[in-house]
Amino acid sequence: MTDQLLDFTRTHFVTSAPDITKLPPDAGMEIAFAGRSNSGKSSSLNALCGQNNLAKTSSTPGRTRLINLFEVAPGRCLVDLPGYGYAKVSESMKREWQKALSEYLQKRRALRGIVITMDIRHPLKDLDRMIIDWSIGANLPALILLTKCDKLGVQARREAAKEVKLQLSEFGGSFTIIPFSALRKIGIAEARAVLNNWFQTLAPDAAPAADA
Ligand SMILES: Nc1nc2c(ncn2[C@@H]2O[C@H](COP(=O)(O)OP(=O)(O)OP(=O)(O)O)[C@@H](O)[C@H]2O)c(=O)[nH]1
Ligand SMILES: [Mg+2]
Repeated sequence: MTDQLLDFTRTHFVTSAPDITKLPPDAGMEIAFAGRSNSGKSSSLNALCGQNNLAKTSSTPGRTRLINLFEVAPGRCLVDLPGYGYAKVSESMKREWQKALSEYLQKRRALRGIVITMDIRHPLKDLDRMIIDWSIGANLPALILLTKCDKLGVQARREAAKEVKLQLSEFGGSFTIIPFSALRKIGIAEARAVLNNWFQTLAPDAAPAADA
């Protein structure tokens, strides 16, 4: 089990790439943040790392257009991905980002786990369900962050998490679901514990390939 705690506050930027061919060699372990555009992927990654400006965030959906790699410790990276489901960009742009996203998810052998961000007020949209289904098929553990939970009261948060858990029980896989707020720093310790556990227990060369 976890015998060593990673210090997420030491995370630093490695590189940004428009597609997987421009990424560093496909080795080590990567945990990727995926989710709808504007759902809070970049903000959540920053909050987990205790840094405000690591990944770029914006109130305009479609901020993250590249695959961004951040190293927590040697050979252990977090990956900020472009979002999906944002209607207001040109078709050609959308195709480009979505191609980078799906190629990363399907081909990157270093991918060991996925963090799925969903706005706690609008969870489990079609594309979220698709990616959750895909993670089960690819045998990847998934951590669900119900983001922007500061927008709800404590009781409503619990109910939302319970409802998502109930709906996900139909999917079959096992998920950790955490109400999360980058703004109010809620859920950070719980999410770090999950990522730490993955980084420690999923061996770089022992886990199945994502495209298996
Ligand atoms: N209230 C609140 N707002 C948040 C929180 N996290 C993110 N936001 C806001 O949500 C918007 C989108 O955040 P991002 O982190 O850029 O979202 P993203 O999923 O990375 O978006 P793309 O890169 O465009 O796909 C920004 O205006 C953030 O300030 C949160 O915990 N609480
Ligand atoms: Mg982003």
